[in-house]
Amino acid sequence: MDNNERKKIVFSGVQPSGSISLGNYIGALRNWVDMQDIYNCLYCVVDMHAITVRQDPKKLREQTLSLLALYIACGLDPVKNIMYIQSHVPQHAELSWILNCYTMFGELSRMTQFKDKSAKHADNVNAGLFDYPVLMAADILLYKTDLVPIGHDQKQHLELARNVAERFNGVHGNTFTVPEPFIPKVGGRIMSLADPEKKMSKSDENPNAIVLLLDKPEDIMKKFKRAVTDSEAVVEYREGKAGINNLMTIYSIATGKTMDEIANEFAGRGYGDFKVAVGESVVEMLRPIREKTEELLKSPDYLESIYKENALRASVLAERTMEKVRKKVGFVKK
Ligand code: ATP
Ligand code: LTN
Repeated sequence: MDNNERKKIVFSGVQPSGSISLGNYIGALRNWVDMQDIYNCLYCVVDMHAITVRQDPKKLREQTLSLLALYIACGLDPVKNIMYIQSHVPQHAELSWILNCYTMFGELSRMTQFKDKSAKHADNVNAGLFDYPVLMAADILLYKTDLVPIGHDQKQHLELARNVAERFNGVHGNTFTVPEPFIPKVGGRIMSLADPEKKMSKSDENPNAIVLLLDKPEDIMKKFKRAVTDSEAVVEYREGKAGINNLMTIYSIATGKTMDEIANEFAGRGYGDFKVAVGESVVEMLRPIREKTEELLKSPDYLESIYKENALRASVLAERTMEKVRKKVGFVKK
């Protein structure tokens, strides 16, 4: 890279709304690790997003720290990257309010995640749930982000962030960088093991639907053995075989094998063998992550030093954008 060319900025986050799933890892986190050597990256634990659905405060605190530990255990370097907790940098909330005034009610009403979540939590359709994508736009735009590594389900939210950035720039002149999504070609949408027509979601009530990164090896094996497939007994990647396609995708990512290699390996063998092989490959892929997370959670002081230092680093960058934004909208300088 030309020395004068600025390194691209990457921003992403996961909600500490439960334990992290294999879908989150394959769709998002795994790609963050590859990006840390090439770009300037910020990886956030988005606790403010998590409270759009009712959380137990004690559990939320534990899940937040556990997610930060997991980021590190997945191979993210807390010195190279800025890894912090969203609520520690109040500029996220401040920018979110301003961007609310540049986001249309109609736009937010079209968000499919809002429709899904409001159906699922009909007793708590709060304004935060509706406004969720604006806070996500604020996260991204605060840091002049170029690239946002996410799973397929977040594509619509990223599109909204781009529209809001363009609208604000149109009114006030160039202020925000318009971000691009980065969605992996393979693994951008890992499906539920219990219902392969549905995405694997960490808040699924059926524990057999989800593999969690911190699951014990025997539980992972059990879940793969029970995975819903079809009645053909042919390991082949093609339309109409959602369950097998999903298992092949997972196996391909865990082993580096192509779909053709996998089909050859299991030609003439039943699904039983295949499911065991997928389970074992996932156990091996996740083993070091689980062990490292457990070790890190025994060092709360270390984790505290990471999130405190990194919140400071993030605040400096966020404040630079906020000074510009406050001026553009016409707020009087303090
Ligand atoms: P929840 O069930 O609480 O809504 P979630 O499992 O959908 O959670 P998020 O915290 O919303 O997870 O997402 C974290 C990241 O993981 C996002 O980039 C999202 O796109 C990605 N992701 C989530 N589910 C999958 C999946 N099944 N396949 C691939 N990527 C996924
Ligand atoms: N909405 C995202 C989490 C998230 C995010 C972000 C992702 C919040 N802010 C900024 C990328 C960039 C989700 O995965 N549900």
